[in-house]
Amino acid sequence: MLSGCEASKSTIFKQLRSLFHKDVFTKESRISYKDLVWSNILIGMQTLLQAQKDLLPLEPISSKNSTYAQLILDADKLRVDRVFPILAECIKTLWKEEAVLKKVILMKEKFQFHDCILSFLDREDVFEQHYVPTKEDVLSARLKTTGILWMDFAYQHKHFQVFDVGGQRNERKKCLIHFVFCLTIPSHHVSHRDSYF
Ligand SMILES: Nc1nc2c(ncn2[C@@H]2O[C@H](COP(=O)(O)OP(=O)(O)OP(=O)(O)O)[C@@H](O)[C@H]2O)c(=O)[nH]1
Ligand SMILES: [Mg+2]
Repeated sequence: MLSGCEASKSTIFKQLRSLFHKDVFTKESRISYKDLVWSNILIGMQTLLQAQKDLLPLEPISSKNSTYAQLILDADKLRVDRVFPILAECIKTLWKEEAVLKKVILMKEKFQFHDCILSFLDREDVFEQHYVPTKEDVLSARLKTTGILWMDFAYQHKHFQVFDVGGQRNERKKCLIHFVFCLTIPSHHVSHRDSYF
């Protein structure tokens, strides 16, 4: 599967895997997505708070909640398993009480924001320490693909191989190398003037 980033390649890949491989949505496997869901929520709230400062500076977060907002902005997203349980109540409070964040959402085409975060923010269970992601949570959680993933499956006596690659510009180089290699096998002895790389 080839496309630009966020075109849902990995979402389709996960759906295909769930159809042909039974290991995708076991409880153990779903638990491994908890930090990703938490990371989506934390980064999403940091993005909204920064966008509020940049786009609607005249409508600041209320002074009652401004300390919460600063704690979230300063949080280390690389240690989400530790910081998220501490910040869960702050995130919930801001989302419930700060109407300006809903206004920021209406301007989301001006910054990078994943729709799946909205459905996570409206939930209670995702904020709990022992939250277990559902099948839908696993499918909608967003993780930029790096490298190349592949799977095999058989359907109607035919064998298929599906490759999932990253769509970001720097990721495309990794898979293009493979495609050019495959395409040039029949004519490997022919020298070309055109150079792709
Ligand atoms: N609303 C909505 N969102 C979707 C749908 N399908 C996928 N998404 C969301 O769109 C995003 C797609 O992300 P990915 O599947 O990771 O996209 P990708 O093409 O693999 O991106 P890269 O790995 O960066 O190349 C995810 O956040 C999904 O939750 C859909 O049918 N409806
Ligand atoms: Mg992907």
